[in-house]
Amino acid sequence: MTTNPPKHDNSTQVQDAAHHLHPFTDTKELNQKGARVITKGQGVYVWDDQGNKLLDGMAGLWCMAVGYGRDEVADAVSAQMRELPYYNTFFQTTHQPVTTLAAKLAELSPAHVNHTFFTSGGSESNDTVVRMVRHYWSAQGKPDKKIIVSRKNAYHGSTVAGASLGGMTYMHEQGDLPIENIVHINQPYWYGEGGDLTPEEFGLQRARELEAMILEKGENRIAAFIAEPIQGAGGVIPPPDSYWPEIQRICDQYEILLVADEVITGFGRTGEWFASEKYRIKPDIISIAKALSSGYLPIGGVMLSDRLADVIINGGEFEHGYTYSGHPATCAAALAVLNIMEREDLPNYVKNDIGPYFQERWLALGDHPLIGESRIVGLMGALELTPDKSTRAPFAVKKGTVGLMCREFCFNNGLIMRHVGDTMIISPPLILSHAEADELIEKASKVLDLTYDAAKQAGYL
Ligand code: PXG
Repeated sequence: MTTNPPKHDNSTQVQDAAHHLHPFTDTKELNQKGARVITKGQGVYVWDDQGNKLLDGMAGLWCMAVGYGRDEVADAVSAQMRELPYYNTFFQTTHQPVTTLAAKLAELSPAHVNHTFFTSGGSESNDTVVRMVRHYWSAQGKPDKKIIVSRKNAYHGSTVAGASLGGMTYMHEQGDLPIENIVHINQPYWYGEGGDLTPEEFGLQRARELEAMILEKGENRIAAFIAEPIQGAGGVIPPPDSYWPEIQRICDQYEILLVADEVITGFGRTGEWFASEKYRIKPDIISIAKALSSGYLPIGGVMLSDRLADVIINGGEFEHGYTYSGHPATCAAALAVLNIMEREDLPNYVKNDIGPYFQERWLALGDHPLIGESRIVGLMGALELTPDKSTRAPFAVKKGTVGLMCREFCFNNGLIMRHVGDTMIISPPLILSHAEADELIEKASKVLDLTYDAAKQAGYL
């Protein structure tokens, strides 16, 4: 693969190497082997240009909840594009798809959440969050409340504010981040950092880091705490049960806004419409994207609690907005997707049918000699790879080496499963059938065997 192919050569891989820059990718390394070309999708499967059929255990990038190939979404978008392909929602204008979607979201979200500000994705949503919470406190006469507390190893997007909120240090290193007034506390990652504490003790300890941070910086300076109810990109990390109630207590006690980033966990992924309901928290803001349109078109949003909306609505002009805020075609896609989710009762299907069915089998993978912990909530799961089950020890080789081996075996055996370091994660489409769940487990099991043998041969076990 050359990095400078002749201009007339238009094979997808060659064009890709010549002209396309991928997100989060070592371009030189990728160009040497060529990108995998995905050509179509149907249900829970995608195909590549070599004819390989892959069970998409990641639902695209956590988004393809209703499955590929839904004609009714394409039809709804097509009809909307013919009627009104674009109009903005600035300058005191609106249109029917955006109002219908906003009303639908008010219906589906927790009772105290009734307004949505639309964006084109999760990063824009979280950028909006930063401006919105600071504006909220200014409008309340507390302009010093600016600091947003987030967590190490959180993922909140790639824009300057999103990456600053995020706790990925390798992202901070590129671009002088975080921006001012964003601080990070430790994550509630019991498997990796819990030591000898029970999960419950550890969850409380980590939640109380928020209180310690508030006391250190001063309650009068802290605007909000933001977190994913279950960390996604960080490695599918559901917190211990003690965590969220304690966080809620602290936010209430110190008058700190609670922001739930539900970009991954929203719309049925955990068996509820929103994970905030599952964990019984009452967020002031919920960031959404991904499954909202199942990735058919890019759309995200920031949903506001009534107490927040009241201040924003009465606080004069909020100087913020995107050309594509409430784009009619993306709203039409989201409405069609939500219609499918409601009609097929997908959150309930995850909670009471495919969820328990799949979870039982996923947890059983924890018996494999390579697995230190198997965990899952709804349809988002993780497998921790380890050379020593009893101590949860990491491998004596660069972190991610064995995880990457495992991911390659997945791709070569018809399964898309992602690795985060040496943690394998899945988030399959919510429409997964029992037979497809069996297939996923069978493939994952085979891949673990292959990884075990290869890791042993390489001397990592
Ligand atoms: N918040 C959360 C919780 C996310 O997971 C974003 C915000 C940003 O959304 P946009 O739409 O701007 O990408 C995300 C995105 C991965 C991976 O490798 C995860 C995401 C994006 C890209 C890669 O797991 N999550």
